[in-house]
Amino acid sequence: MSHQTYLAVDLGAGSGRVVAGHFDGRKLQLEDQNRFPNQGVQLPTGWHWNITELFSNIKNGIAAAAKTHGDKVVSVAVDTWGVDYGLIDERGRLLGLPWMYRDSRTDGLIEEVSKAVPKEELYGRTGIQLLFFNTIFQLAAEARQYPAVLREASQLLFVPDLLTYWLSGERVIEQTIASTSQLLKAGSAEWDLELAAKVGIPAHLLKPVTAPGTKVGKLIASLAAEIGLDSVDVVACGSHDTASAVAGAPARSKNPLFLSSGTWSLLGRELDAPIITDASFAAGFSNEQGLSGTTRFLKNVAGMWLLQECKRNWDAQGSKLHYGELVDHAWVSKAPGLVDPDDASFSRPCDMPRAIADYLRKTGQPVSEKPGDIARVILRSLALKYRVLVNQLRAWMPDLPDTLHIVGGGSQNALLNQMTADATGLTVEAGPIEATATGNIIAQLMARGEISSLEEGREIVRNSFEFETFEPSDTESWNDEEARFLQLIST
Ligand code: LFR
Repeated sequence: MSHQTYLAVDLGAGSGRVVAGHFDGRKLQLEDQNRFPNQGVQLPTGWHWNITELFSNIKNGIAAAAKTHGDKVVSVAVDTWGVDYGLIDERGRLLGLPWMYRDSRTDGLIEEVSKAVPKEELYGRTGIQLLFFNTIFQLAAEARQYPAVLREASQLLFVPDLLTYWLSGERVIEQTIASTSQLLKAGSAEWDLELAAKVGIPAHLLKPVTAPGTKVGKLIASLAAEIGLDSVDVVACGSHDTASAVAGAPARSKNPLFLSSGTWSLLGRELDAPIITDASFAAGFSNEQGLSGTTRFLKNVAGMWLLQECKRNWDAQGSKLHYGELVDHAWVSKAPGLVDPDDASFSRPCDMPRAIADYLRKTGQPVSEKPGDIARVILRSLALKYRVLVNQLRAWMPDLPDTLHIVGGGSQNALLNQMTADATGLTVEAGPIEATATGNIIAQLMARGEISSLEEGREIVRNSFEFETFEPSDTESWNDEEARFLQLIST
C-alpha cells in the first residue's frame, strides 16, 4: 500500500506541534511540520490562552504538510491539555478568550462549590479527582463573575473542540476531553445536568458529546483553498492529550500500567470501567475516559513542571544548562533533600529554585543552590511519589502488571526512568516520546476504518518506534527514604 499521511495537532500547556504521521499499513513514521511555544498571555481579566495565535500556528503546520505531502494527507485531528474551554454564541462567535487553567479565578471555588455539593458526592457522581482547575470550578467562577456571558452563550466547546470547529465549521464536543470537566457522569457520555444546576451552570451550554475516533467533517472550504488541500477529513480523536498519550503506549496486554510524563505526571492503569470507592476518593484517583470505552484510573501529580520552572528561572539569570546537562549533574549529585512535588507552594509560576530552597529549609533539610542538586531533589521526589502511587494501586489490584509504560517527553529522562524502576520495583518501558501525537493518529486510523481496535493501534506503535527498558534494582534501599517522604507529604 502506498502511504497515507495523517496530521496530528497536539497542544500542550507549554508548547504545540503539528506532526505528520506517514502510515504504510503497518508502521507509522512521524515528521514534524511546525513547533511553537504556547505561553498564554496575562491581561487585566487574568491569564488567557492566545487561541488565535495557536490557530495560526496550526494553519502554518497544516500548510507545511500540504506543500510536501499534499495529495497524501487524508485527515487531521486536534488534541490539547484538559479542562479549558471557550463559549460561543448561536452564530459561532467566541465570547472572550479562553482562560488558562492555572489562573487564580478558581481560588476558593472547591470549598464554595462543596457547600452546594459535598466533595464525596462530587467525586461519586463524576469519578474525577477534585482539582481546583476542573471545568466545573472554572464555570462556577464564570457564573459568578460574568453571568451575562453564560446567558448569551449558546454552548461550551473545550479548547480542542473549538479548534476543530475553526478547522471544520462543525461544533462537536468530544467525550474524552469532556470527561476532564467533572461534569460528565462517571464512565458515561451523559452530562450530569442535575450537578450542573446545583452549581449554577446552565444546562444549555452542555450539548451532547461525540465518541473519539469519529469523523467530524471536512476542512472548511475557505481554509482548504488557502492552504491548498482538498478533501481532508477533520476527525475527533482522543482530544484530551492524556487520552491520546495512553492510547499511544505500546502495551501488549489489556489493562496496562502507564505514566504519561510531561508537565504533569499522570500515573495509573487503563481499565474497562471506573473505580469509585472511599479509598480512591481519599487518595485522589480519577476515572478519565479514553479510546474504545476505556477508563484511565489515574492520579494527576506534578511532573516535569518543577524542573521546567527551575530551568525558566535559571535561563532568565543567564544559565546555559540544557536538560541533558542538568540530568547529568543530577546523576552525580548526592543531595539528600526531598520535597512534596504537589505542595501548594509549587503549583503556580514562581521562582521555583527559591520555593524549593524555602521548602527544604522549612522542613529542616540541607539546602543547596546548585542546579544539579536541585534537579536531583526534584527527580528523587518524583520517583518516590510514583512509588507511593504504585503501592496504592498494588493494594487495590492484586493483578497489577509488573511493567510500567512511561510515555511522553519525560520518558527521555533516563535518570528518572531508572529511579522510577528502582523505587517502584517495576520494569520501566520508556517511549514513545511522541505518544500523544501517535495516539491522536490511532484515533484517525479508527475513524477511517484502517484499524478497528486500540490493540491494533498499539501493535502499530510497537512496529514503529524504539523503546528503552529499565530494570529495577535495590528497591529496598528506598524504604527509609519512602518513610521520610511519607512524613513530608502528610504534614
Ligand atoms: C496533561 C493534562 C492533564 C490535565 C492537565 C490540565 O497535559 O491534560 O491530564 O489534568 O493537563 O489540563
